[in-house]
Amino acid sequence: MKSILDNRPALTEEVNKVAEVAGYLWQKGWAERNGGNITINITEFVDDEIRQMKPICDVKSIGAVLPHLKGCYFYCKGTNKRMRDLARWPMANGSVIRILDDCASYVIIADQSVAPTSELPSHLSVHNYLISRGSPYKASVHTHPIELVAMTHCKKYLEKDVATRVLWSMIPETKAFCPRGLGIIPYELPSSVQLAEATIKELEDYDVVMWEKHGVFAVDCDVMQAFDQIDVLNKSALIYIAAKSMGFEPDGMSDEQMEEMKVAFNLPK
Ligand code: 2HA
Ligand code: ZN
Repeated sequence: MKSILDNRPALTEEVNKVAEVAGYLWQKGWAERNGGNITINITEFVDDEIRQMKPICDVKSIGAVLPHLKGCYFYCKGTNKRMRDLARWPMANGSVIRILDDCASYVIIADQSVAPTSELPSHLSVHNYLISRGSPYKASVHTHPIELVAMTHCKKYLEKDVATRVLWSMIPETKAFCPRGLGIIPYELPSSVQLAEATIKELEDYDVVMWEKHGVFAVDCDVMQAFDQIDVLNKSALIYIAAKSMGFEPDGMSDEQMEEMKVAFNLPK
């Protein structure tokens, strides 16, 4: 079967990265059933032939007007599709969409008519925001990391930067590789406009934000880097839990050690 990926090695590499990350999400137990979604802005890989490709579905409304997405293309995980299936067959469990000139609707152009993720309004609103800020970030990942979600069932960790400080202090790498920390968004209905708006606001200060009692939403230059930020945060949560289950409250790195990291790695916070 013909694929948009045929003879397009750079685009293929990006989609293969999504498939690799989807496999990790499943293996980590973060992607039960159809849980989670990934979208990547692939506009830089689009050539004239792609621009001329005919839609393979009717025009669909995004549910928002997103002026910075004019002429953009995205690879999106399909709604109700499983990460574990996407890991093996990315073009049967996701699709490429074109944003139309009204900036309020889209069509699917390849490979199959797989309807994009239920979180499309929040993902596309985030991409619109990233472009408006001139950000190099092209990937957004939503997933359900067990230990990080568990922490949001405790009010203390919903206060600004309380979870960030605990997680950063478990192992020096966490602050180095997730330098903006973990933002917190109080519970909102999945897929809602309120959730999308709160996510964008929080992304002004963080690359990874937590949706209370639901999951994380991360952005970065590519899907692998977005995954890495979530992975280092969850690793810290696991160290915290390991110490607690050994019967003690972990000391955490000292304020001096944290400050030393900030200076040594030239970190923003
Ligand atoms: O797409 O995780 O929040 C499945 C989800 C929605
Ligand atoms: Zn979810």
